[in-house]
Amino acid sequence: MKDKLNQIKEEALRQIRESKTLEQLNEVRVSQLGKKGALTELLKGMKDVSPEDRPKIGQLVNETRSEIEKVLEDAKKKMEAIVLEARLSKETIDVTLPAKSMKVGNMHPNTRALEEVEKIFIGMGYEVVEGPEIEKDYYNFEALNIPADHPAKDEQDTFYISGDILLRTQTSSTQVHEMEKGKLPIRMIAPGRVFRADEVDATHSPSFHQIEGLVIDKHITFADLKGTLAVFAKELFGEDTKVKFRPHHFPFTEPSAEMDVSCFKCGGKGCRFCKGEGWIEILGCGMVHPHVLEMSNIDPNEYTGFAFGVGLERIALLKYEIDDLRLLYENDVRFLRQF
Ligand code: 2NM
Repeated sequence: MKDKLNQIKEEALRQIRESKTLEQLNEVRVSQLGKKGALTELLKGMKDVSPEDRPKIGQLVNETRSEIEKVLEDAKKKMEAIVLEARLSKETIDVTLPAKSMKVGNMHPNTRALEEVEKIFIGMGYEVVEGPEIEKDYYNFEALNIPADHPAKDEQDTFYISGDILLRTQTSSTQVHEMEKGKLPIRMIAPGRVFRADEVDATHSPSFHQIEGLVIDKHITFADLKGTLAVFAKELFGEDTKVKFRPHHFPFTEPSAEMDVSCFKCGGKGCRFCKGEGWIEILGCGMVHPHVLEMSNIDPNEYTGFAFGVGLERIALLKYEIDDLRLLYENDVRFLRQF
């Protein structure tokens, strides 16, 4: 029995020495100490040992078991240390390697233009107000003094959802909502997406963006309109920019005008950019029609106001010298990265 025990021990120690991995060490533990292991098998033979020898043999078996266990445990610890060391040296970081370049996004020209315009008007004390893109006929047309037979109301020009529900063709509808609230004075701009049933070309799109402005207070005159828009033009296109107003017609303003800015490329001499004109058309404006004020419950004898509307894409194309509106909507990163 003693010899057998020694044999088992020697065999176990040999197998431990020869183990090269943690898995192999575990196999040794199972085959030597496990339920079907050599030592357990030996214990089954205890029934042949005389009763007086049993305690001594039992003790010997236990001693052998704990000896093997101790050697196994030591070998396991050494092995784990080696594995850890190998992993650490494999995972060292070479801090001299170049970093992976990060893909950073870019501001869309429309967004840049919008933020520039917003900044200018916020600086003059205006509020930025957004409104719904889906509107009632009343807010888009009727409340703005646009008659039923006006060409803009034709299905050729406006997207109708149902009888009197449509996609707004201007953000003036947002100004009407604001006027209806009855809180005066008003000093606001309404930026946002608008829709018109246009064919796509270099200067047209069925969906584009507008920024409309509205000021209503006591004693507002055309001089306020001119002064405000002259400041706007200078801040947007440069200190030397001049403005020129040409009479025009809008149903919602009286009088109405279109404003040109002196060409910021040639300073007004005439160049390819302004098509030799020296001037570039930039926005529509006017004094809010008394009937428009009345319809929104504002007394035109007490209050007057001016309004204007400017196309966001038009500003973006001019400022960033883009020659085709469609480039703004194609989301080609090679184009967008330039801004
Ligand atoms: C323009 C030109 C002139 C305008 C008018 C109004 C309102 F709501 F007060 F009637 N909002 N915006 C207006 C005036 C818009 O766009 C070319």
